Amino acid sequence: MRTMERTFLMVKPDGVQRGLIGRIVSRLEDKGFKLVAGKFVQVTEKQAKKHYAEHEGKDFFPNLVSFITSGPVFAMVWEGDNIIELSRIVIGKTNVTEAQPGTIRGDFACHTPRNLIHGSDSPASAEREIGNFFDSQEIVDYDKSMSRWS
Ligand code: RTP
Ligand code: MG
Repeated sequence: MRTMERTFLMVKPDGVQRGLIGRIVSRLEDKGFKLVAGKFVQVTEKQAKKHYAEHEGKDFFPNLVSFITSGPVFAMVWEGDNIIELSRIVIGKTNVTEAQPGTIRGDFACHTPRNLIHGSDSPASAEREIGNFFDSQEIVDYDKSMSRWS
């Protein structure tokens, strides 16, 4: 069944520092997803707390906020069928000891909190996260060949 969705994906500060933006974006393009918005952002503390609101109160929350604000990120909106679930498969498990080879984290990450990329975990999270980083006019609607999955 086709469920066209949008998700918020973000190369975290460690991915930017390690020069992995291009390779991470390539993997998402290779999968067949459609990029509809992207920008380089220095995340503010307020924006970080909103982004990770579901983790507020957990012991790792302060570290998470300081990590995500420690340097620029590459924030993106991607579109595709069932992309929220599928992109998390491409990203791989949170814990680097569980992330399988062939996934972004499995191939490039070796330290759990610094796991290179964020992906929304539900349609509600995606909507909130996209709104936290992008104005609607920054998201570009355009035709892209559907031949890879038609
Ligand atoms: P993300 O939200 O960044 O895409 O990662 P995720 O869904 O795979 O993992 P989530 O449970 O949402 O956790 C968010 C991020 O918090 C850091 N974390 N640290 N116990 C810990 O120290 C711990 N647990 C999670 C990771 O950077 C994780 O990606
Ligand atoms: Mg998460």
